[in-house]
Amino acid sequence: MTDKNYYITTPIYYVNGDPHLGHVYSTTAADVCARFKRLAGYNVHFLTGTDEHGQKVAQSAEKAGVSPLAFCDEVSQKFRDVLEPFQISNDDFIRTTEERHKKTCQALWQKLEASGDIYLDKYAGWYAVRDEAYYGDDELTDGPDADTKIAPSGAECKWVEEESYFFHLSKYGDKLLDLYKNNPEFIGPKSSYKEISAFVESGLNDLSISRTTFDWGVPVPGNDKHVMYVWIDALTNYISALGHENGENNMMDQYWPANVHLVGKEITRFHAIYWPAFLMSANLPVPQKIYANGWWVVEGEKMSKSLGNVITPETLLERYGSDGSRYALLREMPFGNDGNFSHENAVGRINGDLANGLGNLAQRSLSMIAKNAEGKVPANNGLSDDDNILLDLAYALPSQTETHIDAMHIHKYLEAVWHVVGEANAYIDAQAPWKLKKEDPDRMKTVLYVLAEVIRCCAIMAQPIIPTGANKVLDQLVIAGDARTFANVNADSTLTSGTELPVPQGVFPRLELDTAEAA
Ligand code: ME8
Repeated sequence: MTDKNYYITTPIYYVNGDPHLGHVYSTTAADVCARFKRLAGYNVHFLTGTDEHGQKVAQSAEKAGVSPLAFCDEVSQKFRDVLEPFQISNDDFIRTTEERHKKTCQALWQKLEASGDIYLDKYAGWYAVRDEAYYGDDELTDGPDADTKIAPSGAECKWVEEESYFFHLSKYGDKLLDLYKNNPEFIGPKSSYKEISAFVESGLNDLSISRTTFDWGVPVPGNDKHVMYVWIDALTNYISALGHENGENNMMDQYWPANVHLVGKEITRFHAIYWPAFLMSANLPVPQKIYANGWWVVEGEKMSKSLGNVITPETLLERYGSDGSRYALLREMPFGNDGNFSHENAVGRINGDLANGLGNLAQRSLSMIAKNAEGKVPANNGLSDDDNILLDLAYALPSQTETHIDAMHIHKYLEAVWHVVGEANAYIDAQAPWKLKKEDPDRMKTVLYVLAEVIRCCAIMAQPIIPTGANKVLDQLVIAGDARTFANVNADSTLTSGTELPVPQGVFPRLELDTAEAA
């Protein structure tokens, strides 16, 4: 077993609504990183799950006329059901209503208390149930009536006054600023880094961390009139899943601190301010990176039930399948930026890069091998400079793309692999093996060999992005299961000439926009 460990998490999703494209996006992005690191030889722990406590979920359950737990069971299952069809390779799925999680929350609370960072007082201020967040006066604008204010996120805030435990957050301002300064990669992308640094520089108030007006939460140890504020509860999931002080298998030594908490940009504040402050108070290491993905709007509009433009996981699967959805979501916008999802763009990407790009490269090359090289991996009769240039590009991919993944520039990883696909398609046109068939059959075989080799490398590298299609391509090249890791993307692990190949089959069908629109 290698000692290289990698722990990546998604946000745990609220169960007040059903899963949609936005959730699939964050989870897929994390999945690509997890799969990448596994193929790069790491022990990977990839966590996702559901966030089930708090006022928002309690209200949704009440509306639905069922008990909070029954409500959570049902919706949490829907989030779980989305994983397999999108080929999500999570190692664990945590629910905040599980015992293991409650135990860790209470243990963490006691540590904060022991550090002298928790005190009892009265909270009086604005609260947005939709965001489950407290806002300062200076952040709010007037609402439709005197009782309502509007948060920067657009959520309605109401005045709340109740007894509450507080966390001494104000004590951690300088420590957090030091953390950001000494670790410029701690928060990404840059825009989030700047936003969070500016917020902390402007001064932090202590944070209300318990509620008394409802009971759907983890009881505060020693005072069960209070339940924990849903964010202290939710953030703790990242260590309860590692068995931190809850009697389960303790994986903290192996996987903590996390390499990346992948989050949406609207929840960076909770992850980059509250979470490290709690951890510092508990004398635990802070995560290595908080990376915020941008927001999708759909055909120019924010997704919302009232507009009826919510793209469901089912729609994505019906139209694009798992590979197509994964590719379109991750290739369309630079990771970290906001973007506009349109079916036209998705179809364009899938056709351009999967059907015409990798699909066509594999189909053209394998068909020529079937027709002109007896359906066997051709012999390499000596490499030209052009051959070596292309092969070297392919062999450079593992180290080149790992840098992108470590920086969470997921789109650059996709671009790098598809750059080689593009170069290989250009190489076929330049080498014109169909002409060589008569003029120089030995050279034709070498060209086909080089193509098969480059396809092998590109398909190995593409597995984290499009696991189904990439593995079908590797099947057609008869690559053994254990020879599909990044350690095999080099000249030492090339194809064996003479290996008999199956009859080639198209892997990435072309989509018609009309069919997609009509679905
Ligand atoms: O915030 N575009 O849960 P949540 C991109 N429970 N990403 C999107 C998106 C969109 N339009 N919509 C949702 C919570 N997301 C808390 C998290 S973590 C300890 C607790 C993704 O159900 C994005 O990752 O509101 C966002 O942060 C997350 O879903 C919000 O999910």
